[in-house]
Amino acid sequence: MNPSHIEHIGIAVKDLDVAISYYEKLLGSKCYAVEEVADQKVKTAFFKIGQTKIELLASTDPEGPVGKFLEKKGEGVHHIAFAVEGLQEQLTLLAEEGMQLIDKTPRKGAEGLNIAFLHPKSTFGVLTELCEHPE
Ligand code: CMX
Repeated sequence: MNPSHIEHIGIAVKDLDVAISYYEKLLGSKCYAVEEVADQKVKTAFFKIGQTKIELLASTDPEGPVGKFLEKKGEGVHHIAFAVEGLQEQLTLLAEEGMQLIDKTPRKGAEGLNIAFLHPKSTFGVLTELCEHPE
């Protein structure tokens, strides 16, 4: 797959404002974007560390993926996202190798990226996201 870098690490939090305040102190930089991703039932907040981002994820619906995660596991690392090229081709190859895909085709995620998730049951328990910058 040869990803170029870790695009972001997603962290599930209960209270976005409290978590933003903590990360602003920890990283010594301001949160540069807050965005609601309605179809994922989350509100996100972003920080940059070099090429990699921290994506804080607060749930907007207890039945959404982050709402369910917080209920089951509590706050913590929710997913890791790798930057790749040729996302659709990568997904086709992974499916051929027997990987369980959550998204068989890319969809739009936060910041306009094309994204797709691999199921944690196929990835040693780590929900894995592949991201591609649109052309
Ligand atoms: N990391 C690791 N394991 C996870 C997980 C996560 N983030 N979320 C759920 N699981 C595990 C659960 O613990 C559970 O394991 P057990 O069967 O051993 O108990 C199993 O997956 C099923 O969990 P569930 O609560 O019943 O949830 P669903 O099966 O309905 O959904 C998943 C799980 C991963 C398919 C769903 O969360 C999903 O589609 N995620 C991708 C989309 C997403 O996470 N969006 C939010 C971020 C959006 C963004 O970054 O913009």
